[in-house]
Amino acid sequence: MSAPLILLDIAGAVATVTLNRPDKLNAFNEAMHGELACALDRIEDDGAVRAVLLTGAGRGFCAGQDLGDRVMGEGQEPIDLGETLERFYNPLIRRIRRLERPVVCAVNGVAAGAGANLALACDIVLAGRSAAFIQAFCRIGLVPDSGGTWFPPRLVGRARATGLAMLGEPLPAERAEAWGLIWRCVDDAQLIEEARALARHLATQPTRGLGLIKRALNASPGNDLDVQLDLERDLQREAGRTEDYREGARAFLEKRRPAFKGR
Ligand code: LHQ
Repeated sequence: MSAPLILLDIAGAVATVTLNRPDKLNAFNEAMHGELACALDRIEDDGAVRAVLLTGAGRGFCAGQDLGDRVMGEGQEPIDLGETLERFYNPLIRRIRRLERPVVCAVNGVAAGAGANLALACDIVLAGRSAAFIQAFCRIGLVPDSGGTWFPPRLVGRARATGLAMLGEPLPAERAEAWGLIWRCVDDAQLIEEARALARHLATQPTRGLGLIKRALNASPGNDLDVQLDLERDLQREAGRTEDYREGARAFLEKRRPAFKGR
């Protein structure tokens, strides 16, 4: 039997998903997409999971699409790459953004093409100092996908996003942090432990509230202030009805640590 292309480990309230095709820097083929979709199904169905950690096996995080799977031979009809996005990448990015649980990404090495944008779709991105982000698409005549023209301009501004997209140069993790593309760059040796600690911490926090924060931030780029204020009102109404809000406010008044249940 061949090795699984995705490893899923659920320990307590944290689900760790590891891309596991290290000999190809965890580049995606169809089987790997299928396994990742199954892992996300399990996470979505498991109410006890309150945080997700995504990382890669080996020396890379993810080199994007396996190009060996998507190249046309001489004289053949072009492969419909739009269909590949429609079937695999767009649903994946949408699922991560809609998952109402925090997703931490530990970028353990190079993140290229759709692999870079998969990382940027996550909520809190940590990267090892030796990691780099590459919008590699322009090097092969393609357009950044999987959110590659949506996340970077919003995170680092149009000038830098254009440079990344048109030059395809590696952006080292330290500069990615300095530019605001990611949350933090940490020493390689500390990366996985720091990411785990962060995921474990988030898993003890008010899960419903964090999910609503994610919903508000997702909606923000498309809304003007008036619409966003209305949305905040509606989400606050919902957050205010959770057990965790009651616990958080009581614990504050009683000067003790809150014990959130994620409800
Ligand atoms: C790979 C790949 C790879 C196959 C490394 N494929 N084997 C969506 C929808 C539809 C179609 C098109 O695309 C998309 C989205 C995309 O993601 S397009 C962008 C695809 N990705 C790239 O263009 C990146 C290609 N990879 C690279 O430029 C380099 O490998 C990077 C800069 C990521 C790492 O360089 P190195 O550290 O020097 O490693 P390497 O190049 O030696 O790679 C190690 C192995 O992994 C090697 O295999 P081998 O059998 O020779 O040891 C590579 O061929 C393989 N590999 N990326 N995308």
